[in-house]
Amino acid sequence: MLKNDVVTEFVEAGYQISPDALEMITSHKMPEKLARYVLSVVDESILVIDAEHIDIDGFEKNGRYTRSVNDGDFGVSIASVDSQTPMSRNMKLPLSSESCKNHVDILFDITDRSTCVGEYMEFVQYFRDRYSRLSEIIRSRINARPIESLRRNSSGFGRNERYEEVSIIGMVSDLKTTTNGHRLIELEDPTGSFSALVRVNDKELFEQASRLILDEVIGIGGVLTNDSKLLIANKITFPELPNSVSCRNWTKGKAVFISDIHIGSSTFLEDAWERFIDFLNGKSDNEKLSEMSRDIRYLLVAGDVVDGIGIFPGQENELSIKDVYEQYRVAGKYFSQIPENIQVVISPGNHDAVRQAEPQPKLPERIRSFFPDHITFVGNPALLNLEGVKVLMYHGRSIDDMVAAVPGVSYQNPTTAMVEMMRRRHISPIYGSRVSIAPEKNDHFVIEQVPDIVHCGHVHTVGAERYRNVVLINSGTWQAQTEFQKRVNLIPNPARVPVVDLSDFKTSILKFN
Ligand code: D5M
Ligand code: FE
Ligand code: ZN
Repeated sequence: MLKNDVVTEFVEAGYQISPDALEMITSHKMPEKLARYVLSVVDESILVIDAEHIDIDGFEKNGRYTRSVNDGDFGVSIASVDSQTPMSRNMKLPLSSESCKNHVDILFDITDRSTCVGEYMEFVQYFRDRYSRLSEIIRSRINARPIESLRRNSSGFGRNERYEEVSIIGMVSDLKTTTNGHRLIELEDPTGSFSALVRVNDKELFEQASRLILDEVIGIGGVLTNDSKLLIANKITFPELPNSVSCRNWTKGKAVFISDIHIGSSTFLEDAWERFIDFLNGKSDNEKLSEMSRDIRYLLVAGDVVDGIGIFPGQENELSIKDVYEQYRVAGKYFSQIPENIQVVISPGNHDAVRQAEPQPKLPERIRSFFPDHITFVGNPALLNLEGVKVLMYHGRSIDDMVAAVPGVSYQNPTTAMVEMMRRRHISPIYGSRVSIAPEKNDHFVIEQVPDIVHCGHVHTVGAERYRNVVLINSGTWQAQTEFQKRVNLIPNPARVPVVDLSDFKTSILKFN
């Protein structure tokens, strides 16, 4: 591969490359693959890729599975398949259990790293970290100035400068509608706060502004009023996912996504769940499904493994198993029926027996001991590397807040909430509502590295879609409608299982009821 080709590839992906880094890539025995690997893992806040950003070890370990999007089709075509419907596409050769080790690397997890005790200063530090991480992402796209510099009196601006575009990046600290129906957004950065006005007749911008939520970090561009007291907005910049990813990671086999099993609840759908366990064991009336099960390498569980106890008032009347340890013992028994060659990863949710404040650590030893040894337990959220494919798992409690705050986001289409998370590069942006956020030193909800797959649960409805090359999945539930859900008209979508082919990211949703 010629040096010029490498430079072009990096420039097209939006990066510059240093001479040392260029030398490292072109002198490698697999320059194309290494270049693609570097682009797939590099932090987007980096403008110039230097030798230190080239992780040869990581490449040797995972990079052989990196390929260009152009190498094949990886669109998410959602095929709904039930046990009577044969799979509509050609199946790949089954994987033999010896040929794959099914590695899981935990890239991030709060377990054993929590430092917070809930003091005021910790909240200040937590929000500073949120601002600094998200503003860095936006800063690579707009040329923003500190808010303090706008506050200087009008003599601070030259004659022509006054009507020039200015941009600021801040955390949304207040949202109001004026008497004339315009939207007033207050942004705060470490140097001060400033109000920006979005006019009601700026249709597109106004629509964007009406979807803003408190505590998210955005950039606003516009022109200052004569008295320099207000910014008349003409552009809003979100942290967003990159528009195009020139390469993505892949590996062989399939990953299966589930959540919200709620073992111990009287509405737990035991029959459907047992059919699912049979499917994992290759026992299915449908030949295509049993063939498919041979390809499964990973089973990811995004929380609410059991129903727990004392989670909401009156829960005891809806429990078939009233002891939380007994619930986990039964869960452990089910998980021991899953073939050992499927690597299972379990992260907790709000019904599980760990602290309620997020990020949550993994389930404690006493509970883990009910499960087979080969299962990997992680916290919530957790970022995983499945042989090159990055999966962000998050139970999804923030979806309740998103549904309440963002127009168009609904329980029936749970990935609409996940799209909003991606735009904000944050999985739990609203502070002080349903999600109780522990003020850790860093804001672990910021999506710094772009994952290949984001997996949520919690809302008990199923969805899968591709958003800017990231596959978004909500994995539904194994619990029928509860009394509470009846009252609020939440219609669950139980016993549906998204399955992603890790070689092309095609997603199918299987049906077990
Ligand atoms: O949550 C399942 C879904 O139901 C999720 O969208 C929250 C909602 N839910 C369930 N119970 C309650 C109560 N008591 N208050 C508010 N919202 C609720 P899960 O975590 O599985 O219970
Ligand atoms: Fe749940
Ligand atoms: Zn939940």
